[in-house]
Amino acid sequence: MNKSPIEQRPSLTSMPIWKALEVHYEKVQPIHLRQLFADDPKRGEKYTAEAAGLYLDYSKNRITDETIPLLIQLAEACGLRQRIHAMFSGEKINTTEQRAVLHTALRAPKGKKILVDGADVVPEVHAVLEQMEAFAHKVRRGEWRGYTGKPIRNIVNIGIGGSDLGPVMAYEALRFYSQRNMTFRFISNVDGTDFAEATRDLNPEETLFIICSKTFTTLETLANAGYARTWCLNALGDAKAVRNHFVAISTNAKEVAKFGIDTENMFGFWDWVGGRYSMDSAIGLSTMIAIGPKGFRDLLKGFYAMDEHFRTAPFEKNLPVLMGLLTVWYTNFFAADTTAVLPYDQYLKRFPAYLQQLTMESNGKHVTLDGVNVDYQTSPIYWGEPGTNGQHSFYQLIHQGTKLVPCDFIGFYKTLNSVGSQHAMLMANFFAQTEALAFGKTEEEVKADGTAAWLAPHRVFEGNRPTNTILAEKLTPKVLGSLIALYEHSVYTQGVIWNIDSFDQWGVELGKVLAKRMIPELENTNEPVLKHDSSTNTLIRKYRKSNL
Ligand code: G6Q
Repeated sequence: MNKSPIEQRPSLTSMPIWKALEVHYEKVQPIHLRQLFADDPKRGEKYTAEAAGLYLDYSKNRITDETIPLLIQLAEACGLRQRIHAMFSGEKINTTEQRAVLHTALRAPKGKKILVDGADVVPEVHAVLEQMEAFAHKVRRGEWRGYTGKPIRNIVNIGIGGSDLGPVMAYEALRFYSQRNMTFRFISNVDGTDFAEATRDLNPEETLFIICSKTFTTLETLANAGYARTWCLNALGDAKAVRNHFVAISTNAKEVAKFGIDTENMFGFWDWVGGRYSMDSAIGLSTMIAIGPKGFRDLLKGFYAMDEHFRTAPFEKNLPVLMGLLTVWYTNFFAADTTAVLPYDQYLKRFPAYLQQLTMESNGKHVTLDGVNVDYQTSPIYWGEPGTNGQHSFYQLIHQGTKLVPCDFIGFYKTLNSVGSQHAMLMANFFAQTEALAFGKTEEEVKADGTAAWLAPHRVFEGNRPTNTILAEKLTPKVLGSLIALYEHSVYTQGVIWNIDSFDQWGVELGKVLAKRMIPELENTNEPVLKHDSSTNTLIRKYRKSNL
């Protein structure tokens, strides 16, 4: 039997430090945050860390002075230091796919040396960046023309999963900095509605499609790209128009050429960039066109600043390590099933959706690197919506429900859009929520307000709900880069503790294979022999009855 290239490690739950944490949990669990803050007036200054433009206050977590040191011992016992080094130096840490994991090389400055199979990849990264920059300038300046000679005004990104969620999140997040005389749209779903609605008001003569697909074999993307070509050529009437209206981002030049896109209009990346870690590769071309090459470089600088912090800072001051370890603390000791991400900035409205893929596709695994079933929980479910909207919907459960939901609150001191005094209102809500979650309101306090005894229990807030607060000066491309890298590395930290491969995604395969096989069963005019279970067979027949 082939041995996994990662050294075998003792099982997580049998480690003495794990046992020590279990004992420690029993001590911490009954303590209220009110008590912890009363005991240490400096807690709110002490449990903080700062790096790459981000300030993390983790004081409103259910931890004592012993907790972080114990979690750091756990990280050391799991080899986190060595594993960080292994990732940054291009070792094939994605063991099930036998690949290096080098999204950090995408933001490495010129002159850094990062070897994959003996070859330095940094010069190639910068060559692609320069190719992207030249192209983005041409489009932004109106020099890249459509087939009929009109400048391009509409950019339509076609991709799915990692080839969509990053670009759409970044466009929304950085819209303030975007070229306002251009329109940006994103099509991902194979549901034709996505295509129809995204293009209904666009003029094909002024529209450029960016087909983003690492493999260039993804069903949804190829279906949408194929339809985009039809849509374009129906209007322009000449196959030669593809050259002006389509570019591709891919690692697969052969398939790109087969689709009919000249590989001169292709921007490459590499198999050591995972889909969900690719928004700062050529997959970010739409972002670069939107915010300009300088803005994109700033984004990369933010990523790089956080990379360097993660790589070099001591664990007790290391933001991604602290956040990763706190997630382990709640997931494995407090049995919390979910984490809410609550950005108090409308521009970050797609950030929770982006993080859902980053976190859950990375760490939603049930076997270790050695292929053994885990006997502990792995990734929590991530979810969230921007504040203050969420306050008027699901916060009820976070405050008074029966589940423990650790939350990340993300906010900015300065707003990009000063509208009356609304930023103060927004941030007052932000701070008030973390305070209310931590300290709650006791029955005595409720009664002291004059609430009738029978109503008082309904108005009690238990508190002791943990939160992280992440603050930055204002939302800039650089800060966005730092924020994304913070979560990328927090995810890796968690994956190292759980001893899983955070960079594969075998769990998405089965559904894809079954769907591909089923398409003819829905489309063939003669009913094929259906060999599924009785439920699936009946559902297919009902569909066929309606459509054929
Ligand atoms: C991400 C996943 C997945 C991938 C999509 C699109 O880590 O691998 O979400 O990004 O399936 O794949 P292509 O870019 O190859 O079309």
